Amino acid sequence: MTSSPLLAAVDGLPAQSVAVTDDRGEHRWEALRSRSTRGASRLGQLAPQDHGPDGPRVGMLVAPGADWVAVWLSILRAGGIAVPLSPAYPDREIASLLTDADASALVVSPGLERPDLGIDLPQTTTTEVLAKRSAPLAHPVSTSRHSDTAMLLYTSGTTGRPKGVRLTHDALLHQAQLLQRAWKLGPSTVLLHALPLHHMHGVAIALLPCLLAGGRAVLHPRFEATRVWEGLSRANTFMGVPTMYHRLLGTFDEADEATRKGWAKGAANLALATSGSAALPARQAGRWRAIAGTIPLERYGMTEIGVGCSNPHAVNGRQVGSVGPPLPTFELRLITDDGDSQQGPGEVWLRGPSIFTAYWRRPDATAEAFSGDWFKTGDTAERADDGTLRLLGRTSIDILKSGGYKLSALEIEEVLREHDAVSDVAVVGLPDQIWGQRVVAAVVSRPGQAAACCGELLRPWAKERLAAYKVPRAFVVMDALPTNAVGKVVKPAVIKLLLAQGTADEA
Ligand code: MCA
Ligand code: AMP
Repeated sequence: MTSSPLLAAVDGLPAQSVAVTDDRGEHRWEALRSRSTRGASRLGQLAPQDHGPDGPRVGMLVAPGADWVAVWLSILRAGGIAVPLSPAYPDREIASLLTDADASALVVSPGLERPDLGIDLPQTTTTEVLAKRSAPLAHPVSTSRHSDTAMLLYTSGTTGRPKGVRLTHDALLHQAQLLQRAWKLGPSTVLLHALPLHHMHGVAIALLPCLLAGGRAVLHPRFEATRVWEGLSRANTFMGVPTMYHRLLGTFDEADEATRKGWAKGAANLALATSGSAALPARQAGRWRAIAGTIPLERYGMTEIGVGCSNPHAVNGRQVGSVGPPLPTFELRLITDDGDSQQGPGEVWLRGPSIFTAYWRRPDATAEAFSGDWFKTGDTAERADDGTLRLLGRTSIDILKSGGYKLSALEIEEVLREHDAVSDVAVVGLPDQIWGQRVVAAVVSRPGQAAACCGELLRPWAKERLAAYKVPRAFVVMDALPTNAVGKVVKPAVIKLLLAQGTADEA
């Protein structure tokens, strides 16, 4: 066993420097490290290492803040694999992800306990994990092999069930160092962080690169536009999804002139504001420039790869509507039906050291996702003469993006089909200015059950089974879904029908 370079990098950060500011105050590395060492000891007892080649999986239902960082490090120090989960998930979704991960324990923040998960799993609170006194170490800490998986992040795909993306210590460290260089993150970085911590963007694109650069993360418990505006003047870096920029701009417009002036000053003083996870509309980029003096730096990422392409840090090199060239260490191909293409449009294939190793216990999905060591992203793009990329969409109509969250139409359909009144359903994404895509379900009811398929009844039902952000915002009852000669639903035709009739039942 060799020690983890990721943990070694954490352990090399100056003890006295503040790593995290949250609603409880400032937290220095010295304190975070010792809390994580105690936490590792506690987890060692809870989830002993008898799990074969993989470390024990430990679910995290932990509110954003210093606790989150300390628990995450505790799991890694104990040789485990962190499985961050969203507090927005209903019990059923949490239980199913923990079952898929074959987790040994779940760490929860006080107040986020889930007593009725219906699975046999020890739950411990963050306060217990980070307890002042604990029994001697069950096994030595900092022994994770550096090629080991450090984290599973669940992502929706073209398969019904979300897949766990295995991210190694090496890949996470490499990604962090790559972004530090590309985006000039360093000890003076103060990142205002309001992204969810169960996805790549919040964890490994924003938080880890900032912390590992020796910077400080100001962790907000959730995204609130006014609070972000207020906080920008005390930060110098912000990372968001386009829906967040949309909300920020809307809140800005509603503020009085003096407030706007103060907020604009904070935005103009930022060293870096990035946008990603979905396409940033040109109008939003332009509006942000009018306030902050520069367009946000747009970049292209994916849970499986981290950030693969990025506009340059230098303001005058950034282009609206482009995600820039591939970052160093990434190789990129555009694949058309005829093979490689210089300009595309074609499917983006990527190769490089920060790419994931495999989907968790899904050898078929892993084999399908790769061609040799090239990862097939499922995104279509074209390349300009200067080597920069323009994304054109997904190759699969069943992958949706709403507010930066990737959603699987198939997963949502599978759940809705469980409802007694639903005979058939097609879930699609309609273009939407705020969310990028708005998720809409076209439902065919069982005979005489049309009334039970309205949004008022189906939405709360679906919310008990799916994260709220996966629940369609509108339900439209149809007599039949358009199908092709072999009886397969033709989703572009569903979208056309929905757009033609407008979508009633808006949530
Ligand atoms: C919230 N709702 C949503 C979404 N978010 N519905 C569809 N899509 C969403 N993204 C629902 C809520 O459940 C609620 O439903 C209703 O909308 C209003 O909620 P509200 O409180 O207004 O929204 P919010 O909670 O403030 O959320 C908006 C948000 C959030 C802050 C923009 O969506 C968000 O944090 N998005 C970031 C996602 C992200 O990090 N993606 C990165 C994936 P109801 O009214 O029924 O209760 S990683 C990735 O993409 C790669 C690596 C990359 O390149 O970054
Ligand atoms: P996820 O699987 O949640 O990590 O989402 C990754 C997907 O987000 C990518 O495959 C793209 O489709 C999309 N994405 C990320 N960044 C951008 C961007 N700047 N513009 C358009 N789409 C993006």
